[in-house]
Amino acid sequence: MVNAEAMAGLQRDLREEALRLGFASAGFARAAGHELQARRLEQWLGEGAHGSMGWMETRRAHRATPQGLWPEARSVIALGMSYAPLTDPLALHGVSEKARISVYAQGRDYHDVVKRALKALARWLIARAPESELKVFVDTAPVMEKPLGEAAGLGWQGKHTNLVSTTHGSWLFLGSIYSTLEFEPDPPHHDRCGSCQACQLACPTDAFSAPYKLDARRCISYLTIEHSGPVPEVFRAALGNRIYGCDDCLAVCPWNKFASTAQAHAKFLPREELVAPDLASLLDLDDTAFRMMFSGSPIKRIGRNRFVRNCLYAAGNSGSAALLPQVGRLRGDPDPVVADAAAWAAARLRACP
Ligand code: B12
Ligand code: SF4
Ligand code: SF4
Repeated sequence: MVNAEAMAGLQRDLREEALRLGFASAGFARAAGHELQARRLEQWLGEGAHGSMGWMETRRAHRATPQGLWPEARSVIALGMSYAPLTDPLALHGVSEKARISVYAQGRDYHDVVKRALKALARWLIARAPESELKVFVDTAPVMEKPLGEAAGLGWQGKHTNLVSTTHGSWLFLGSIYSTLEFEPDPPHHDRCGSCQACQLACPTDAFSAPYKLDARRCISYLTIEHSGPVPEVFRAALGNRIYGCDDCLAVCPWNKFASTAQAHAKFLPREELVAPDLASLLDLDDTAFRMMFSGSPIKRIGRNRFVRNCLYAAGNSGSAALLPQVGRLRGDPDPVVADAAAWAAARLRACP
């Protein structure tokens, strides 16, 4: 049994240790409750807004609330790691010979970096409270990290649906630890969006069905990363030169002006060759070259075919006839989705004045 004073000391030390390990913020919430987020998840799934992300549906009861996943959990430790960019994420807008890779994917894979720090924090906690148990999560587990981050006071879920912080803007990766210890919860963060609509107006595909509600099926992040098969034609022009993810709704958030790049984790510094790559150089990647280029990057996960598919849509949008020979060659690609994207791009480039 840990007394109240010892618990308060442990909680204070844990926050300090989290910062020492590279997290930019840490907060505590109760594991019980969270029914509102559970109802909203059900509604979202019911509307089919998750598209082909079938993994959002499986284990939905586990995802909905912390105790749905682990009834013994008493507290959630929510953690945020900053990836605040050094340069304007929208700088390549309309620079058609360049490909845009979203900020989060220009450095090391956050799954690895956040998980490593979470595990180190978990080891620290077990050493201090060996009678307790815990589970560590980042992204891949059925956990709703954004509403938990809000409940633990890290920030609030903005109208773009991501967690916004008054000190780190929209640039936090989230992770969490469920613990059997009863920590004192932090006050939940309240909404600071006010009358702002910047993110809603910035979305190139009109993916917000309402403020705070995203239809993933229309989101460029979903279309370029999660969606296999051909991207519906209606969205291809709107992809512009975005070949992996999208930052537009995040980048326009006025709270980003408080995000200090000094707090960003060094592992998320961009790899130089991923900041503004030439589209032409990416179209020729075969499987081996793709794997080599994206080793340690989250981009590796989508594989060469989906990546080249995305590059072909960008080529089709580039208006650059110089890309036609490369695009033409890919019409014979053994992957039918790549071949389809090449045919679309070639037709679009030929139609250019
Ligand atoms: C599925 C998923 C996606 C999907 C769907 C996104 C979505 N908004 O759900 C897609 C592929 C589109 C996606 C895209 C991106 N993602 Co993503 N994604 C996830 C994942 C795995 C689950 C999110 C989830 O539970 N969605 C289900 C819906 C129902 O939940 P929700 O968005 O929280 O919905 C809430 C609101 O709709 C709200 N709500 C509904 N009605 C109303 C009404 C009112 C008045 C209010 C206040 C609220 C409200 O309640 C719901 C429940 O809380 C999380 C990791 C995780 N395990 O949490 C990462 C995660 C959310 N993604 C992340 C990132 C970085 C991105 C991208 C920025 C990547 C990129 N640059 O391309 C984009 C951003 C797009 C966007 N605007 O959301 C980060 C966000 C970090 C943060 N600070 O919030 C996460 C947390 C990963 C991580 N571990 O850091 N993602
Ligand atoms: S990530 Fe891009 S496409 Fe998705 S909601 Fe935000 S602005 Fe729209
Ligand atoms: S851009 Fe405006 S509305 Fe959108 S999340 Fe930021 S503050 Fe909220």
